[in-house]
Amino acid sequence: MSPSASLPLTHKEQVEVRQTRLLIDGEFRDSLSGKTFATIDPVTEEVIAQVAEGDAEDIDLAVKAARKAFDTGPWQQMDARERGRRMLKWADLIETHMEELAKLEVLDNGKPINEALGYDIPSAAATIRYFAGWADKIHGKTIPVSGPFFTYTRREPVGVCGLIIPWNFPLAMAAWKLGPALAAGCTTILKPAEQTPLTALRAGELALEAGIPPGVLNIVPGFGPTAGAALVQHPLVEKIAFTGEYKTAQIIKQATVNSMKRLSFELGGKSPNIIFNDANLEDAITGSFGAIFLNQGQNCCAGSRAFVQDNIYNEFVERFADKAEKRRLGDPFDSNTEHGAQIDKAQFDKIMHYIALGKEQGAACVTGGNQAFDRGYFIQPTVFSEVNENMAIATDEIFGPVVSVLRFKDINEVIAKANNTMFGLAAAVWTQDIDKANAVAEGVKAGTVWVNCYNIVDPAAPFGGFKMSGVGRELSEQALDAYTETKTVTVLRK
Ligand code: TXE
Repeated sequence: MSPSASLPLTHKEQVEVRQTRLLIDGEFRDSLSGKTFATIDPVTEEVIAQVAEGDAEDIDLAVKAARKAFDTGPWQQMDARERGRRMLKWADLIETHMEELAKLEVLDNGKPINEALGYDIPSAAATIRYFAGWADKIHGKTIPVSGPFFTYTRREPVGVCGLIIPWNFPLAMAAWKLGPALAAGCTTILKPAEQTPLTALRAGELALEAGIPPGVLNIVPGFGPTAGAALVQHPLVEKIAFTGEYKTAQIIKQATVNSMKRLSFELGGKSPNIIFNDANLEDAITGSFGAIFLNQGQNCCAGSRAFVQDNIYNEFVERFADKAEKRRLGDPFDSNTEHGAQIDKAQFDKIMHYIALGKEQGAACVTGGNQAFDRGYFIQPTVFSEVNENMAIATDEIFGPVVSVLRFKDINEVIAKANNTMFGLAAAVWTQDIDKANAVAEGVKAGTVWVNCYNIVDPAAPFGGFKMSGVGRELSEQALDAYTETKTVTVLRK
């Protein structure tokens, strides 16, 4: 495959784009300014559709609708079990429209159809369904305080929530935030990433069909510095949940410094993936491969630093590179395709910049390193060996199909190296020695550690970062903490 290879587009699918307008107070409408922006197909670099561009004034409308729905609407006050039932219906509708939503995701994002059908859409439905189950189980406690008092706690919804999400798993990321927010009784304004607004809008239409009342889920596509910033700064918003770059999270923290808005962040990573000599090498290679190349490397927990023990280093690199060369790149609508396009030109350029830096700084580019086709944002799966810890490709989140393979001698050294990063989202260890696995799991500073597996994420298991990888946890019972306030009620007993 050379950069001049022409992109085979054999399966160009027709996908109906039903919704391109803002969803505010239960209605799809144009932006107040009438402005639109183009959403681009990363495979063909052509415009898919013009989408209404939300701005500060649209955010204001959406926030006011969410405020009204929270203060006077039926959602928070509704029987919690009924709230859960409507969320279940929404999850069912997402599943019924699996094919349509998967195709929309592929069109807007460039990921392979098998991934959209195998992960993105089913996991969005599973997440909504999981949190639907929590709607009537968000309990307080009774507390034995001193004196003639009866004290209990109530878990109340935090209020109006601004949810800002990225483009790598567009519908799944929306579900991670909407699931706990809606189950808790909050009302929401979702700002999808400007690169991928389409599935959220279609799922929003399905939410209305499922009986989620007007104003409870508002969706305002638009750009970060305009729509995103307006949402963050709006005084009627009580909470911001954000997934994206840590630098954007810092901007959000700065912008809210004079308020007491609740903030939760799921940010990037530079996750260590540690392979010991005693690992089952075939399994470790297959697992480490998915760890970095799933979703073209655009994965917050991508195993972008593979630490391989001395004795197996050369064999690992050789077999890994060989596998990378065999990976099937191409039209993401073709079900044989394993690897699609990067999201946009900016990300494409960022990744190519890091590949150039890796070469300049002396790492060996064993395979890949180039654009794959004559058009589209395709990058060859790229493997660097002889990487040293201080090179940019070993320290920075590249968010692309680029793995740095580093060498280590013993467990203490590799734990120290694994922790030599500002991030702490995920880590993995491949070994047949349970003591070694447990020692790494304890020693590594990361929110998730996988042993002999990778990328196993479940709605019931907490997910989030240590250090610069975030604040708070998504998924699981713990996610509800981010969308509830605890109220203590004390009653004098006579
Ligand atoms: O992220 P941004 P970008 C990392 C990854 C990637 C880099 C840049 O390294 O290469 O971030 O990607 C909205 N106020 N991750 O530029 O800008 C924006 O509109 C409020 C890791 O796409 O953080 C979008 O909806 N909102 C990550 C969302 O923030 C603002 C996934 C994310 O965009 C804003 C994505 C502002 N001032 C990127 N500026 C992960 N953790 O998975 C932007 N936004």
